Amino acid sequence: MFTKNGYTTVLACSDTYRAGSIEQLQMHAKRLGVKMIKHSYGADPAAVAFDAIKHAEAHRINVVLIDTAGRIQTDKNLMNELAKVKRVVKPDLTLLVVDALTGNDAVMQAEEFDQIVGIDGTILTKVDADVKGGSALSVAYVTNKPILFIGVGQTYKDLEPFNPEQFTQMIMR
Ligand SMILES: Nc1nc2c(ncn2[C@@H]2O[C@H](COP(=O)(O)OP(=O)(O)OP(=O)(O)O)[C@@H](O)[C@H]2O)c(=O)[nH]1
Ligand SMILES: [Mg+2]
Repeated sequence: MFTKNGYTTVLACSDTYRAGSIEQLQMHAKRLGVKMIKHSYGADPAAVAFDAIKHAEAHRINVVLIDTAGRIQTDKNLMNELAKVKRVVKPDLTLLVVDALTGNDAVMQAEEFDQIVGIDGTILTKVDADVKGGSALSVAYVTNKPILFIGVGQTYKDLEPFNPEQFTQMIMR
C-alpha cells in the first residue's frame, strides 16, 4: 500500500521469537522489492527496530514498518518487551492487528494492549471470513481508537480502508 502510494519503506523483523518469522518476512520483502532489517532469533526486538530506523535515516526511506511477535495479553514479560520497543524507538504510530475470527477475545486483547503498550488504532483482519464482524464494534468501543484498515484476503492488495457505513450494513444484514 505504501509503495503504491509512492512511499519508500523498510521492514524491521522485530519478531525474533516465533519460529520462521524471519524467513517469512524476508520472503515478503523479496516479493515486494523492499529492504528488510533482521538480527537473529532471540535478539532484542527493540535493537532491530532501532537499526531499521537508522537505515531509513541514512537512506532517506520514508516509512519503517516494525513487525513484532504475536503474544497473549496475559503474558506480562512479553507485553513489557513490547512496551520497551515503544519506549526505545518512539514510533509515530502503534497499530494492533486483530483477527476478527477471535471474536470476544479480540476485545480483551485490544483493551490490554491499549493499557500496557498504548495503541493508536487497529487493523482488523480476516473480515472476509468473519460471519458478522460485531467484535469490531467492541474493539473500537473499549479502546476508543479507530479501526484504520480491514484485511479481506491473503494478498497484498487485500487491505482496505475501514468504511463504517459498509461495516454497519454488514452487521445489520
Ligand atoms: N483470509 C484472510 N487471511 C488473512 C488475512 N490476514 C492475514 N491472513 C492470513 O493469515 C495467516 C497468518 O498471517 P500472519 O501475517 O503470519 O499473522 P500474524 O498475526 O503475523 O501471526 P504471527 O506472526 O504468528 O503472530 C497468513 O496465511 C495470512 O495470509 C485476512 O484479512 N484474510
Ligand atoms: Mg507475524
